[in-house]
Amino acid sequence: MLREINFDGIIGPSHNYAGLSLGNLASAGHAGETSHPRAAALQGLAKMRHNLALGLAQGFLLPLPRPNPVFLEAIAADGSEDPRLRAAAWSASAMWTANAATVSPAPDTADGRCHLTAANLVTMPHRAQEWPDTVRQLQIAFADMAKFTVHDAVPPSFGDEGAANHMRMCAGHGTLGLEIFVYGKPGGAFPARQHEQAARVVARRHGLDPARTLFVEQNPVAIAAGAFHNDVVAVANERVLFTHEQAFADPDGTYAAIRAALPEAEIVVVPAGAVSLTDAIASYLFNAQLLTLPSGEMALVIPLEAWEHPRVRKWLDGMLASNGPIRQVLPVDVRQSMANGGGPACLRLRVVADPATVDPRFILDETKAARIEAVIAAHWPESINPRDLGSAVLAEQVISARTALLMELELSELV
Ligand code: SUG
Repeated sequence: MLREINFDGIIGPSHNYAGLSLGNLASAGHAGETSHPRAAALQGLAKMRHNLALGLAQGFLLPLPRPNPVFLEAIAADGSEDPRLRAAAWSASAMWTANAATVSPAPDTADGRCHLTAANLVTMPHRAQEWPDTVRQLQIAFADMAKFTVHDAVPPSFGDEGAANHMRMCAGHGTLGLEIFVYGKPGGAFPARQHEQAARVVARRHGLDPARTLFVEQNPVAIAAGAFHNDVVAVANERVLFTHEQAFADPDGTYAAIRAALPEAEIVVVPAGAVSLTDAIASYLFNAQLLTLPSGEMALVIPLEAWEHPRVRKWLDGMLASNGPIRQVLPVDVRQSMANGGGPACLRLRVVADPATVDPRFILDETKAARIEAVIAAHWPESINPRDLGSAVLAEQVISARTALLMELELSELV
């Protein structure tokens, strides 16, 4: 049976705050601080367990090789030349698997396979190195070629940031969907990371029906306020779109196009008068997992920062008291990731598939969660200051920590 499976990125042992992402206010705001990779990875694992306990299908993707020898060789550097290049080679940014790929489930595609296109992430040098290793991993996890097609990234001139700028609406996960690609136009103070042409390439490759595909411009005001990905201001699940009033350049036109394609759509708009763009971006209210629980009810998994934000909380309390489609709000602690601009939604890639068709090594259960936890507790560094990046001792610890996890999960082909 087709189900939504959330593949969370296990937070890697080199997690650090180097301030690499222009336009990502949290990353800039925490630049130079000491990070806590072990606590970060345990927070991410606790979020996965939380979703597992709700009765949902949960998978994971593994940290990529860091410091990345392929990247350092490609730029003919050992890292000592420039602290930003060194930090790029050490970045644990692959944890944010919403940027790993764009996924079109089988019901939406011309050949009836689930298509995944790895995101090229070209706008940020520390992220542009991810995709070849991501593809390697996706090809193992989704090796069943009768069910899946994994594509390389689109050519680098077209910026693609993957599922973070892609929403899918449908009556039920296993039915024909409406795929909505959200792109930004360049010219503002911050980079528009998702280009329209990249979105169109992905839609063509995946064999999507043009009548069930929308290309929507992100509001430049939202990008300028720090919404470097659309999933910082909107999230969709099945028939529900939960969005900030200022997410899209043409909100009314966008809502009308969605309703025309999917008459049962329910659009929950948070007005700027209740939650400003600034509050939405500071709290990451929309970087939430909007989930359909086994009961059929929808729940919103939000970061603690949103729950603790007075104006956001007021709006959430009002929403829960009303008769809206989102019936539960479930706060989780992912503060270590949040300080780099990665909330609950950034940490997961949604794939609609039959879990039995996925390589079982990438699927989580409670026993495996305990084994992963033990490896993290034993091997992940307790803390890293960006000044420590480049240390040979730390490099050795980071490499051996990842290797220990791959061995525990019988994924030695990824070493
Ligand atoms: O690409 N942060 C990530 C956060 C990605 C969030 N993902 C989604 N919104 N889906 C980024 O900006 C920070 C790295 C640093 O500063 O060291 C970083 O890459």
